[in-house]
Amino acid sequence: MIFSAIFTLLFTLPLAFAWTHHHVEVGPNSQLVYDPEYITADIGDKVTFRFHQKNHTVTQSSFQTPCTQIFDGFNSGFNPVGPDVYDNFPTVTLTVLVDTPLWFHCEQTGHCPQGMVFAINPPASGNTFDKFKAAALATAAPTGGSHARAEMARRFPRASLAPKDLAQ
Ligand SMILES: [Cu+2]
Repeated sequence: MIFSAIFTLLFTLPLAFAWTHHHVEVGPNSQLVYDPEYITADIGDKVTFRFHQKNHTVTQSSFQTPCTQIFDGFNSGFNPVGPDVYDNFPTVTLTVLVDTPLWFHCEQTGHCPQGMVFAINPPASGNTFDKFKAAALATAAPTGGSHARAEMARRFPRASLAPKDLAQ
């Protein structure tokens, strides 16, 4: 019994510490992208997001609605970085707790519809990252952003006053 317990401990302990630390750049070179756009991760892995200039988020969404925050999901919040800042970028770290696909987007106005989306463990077939990104791009208003923003302001007058509008 004791031997068995020790045996189990010895052979599972190394695995428990074998997690990977992933690094994702958020909006590098003023581009509306996460770099890389998706990663493959195991339970226990950590993912550190590093926020570049502008004002981005990493906000959990779903495959079906790429640009809509899900209830109780991960959200880094907004991380404003001035245009003259070139180092010491803010970071937010997430620990992977599931092995199912996780989908994310940037909440900043207009960023997700321009394809600013990210995924952890997207399937290689079926609900792929490419389909997820295409769905995000498809949320863009066909008549242009100014119409979409006017419509947002009409429907959500308080949201249009949000500080996130300051640094896009
Ligand atoms: Cu963004």
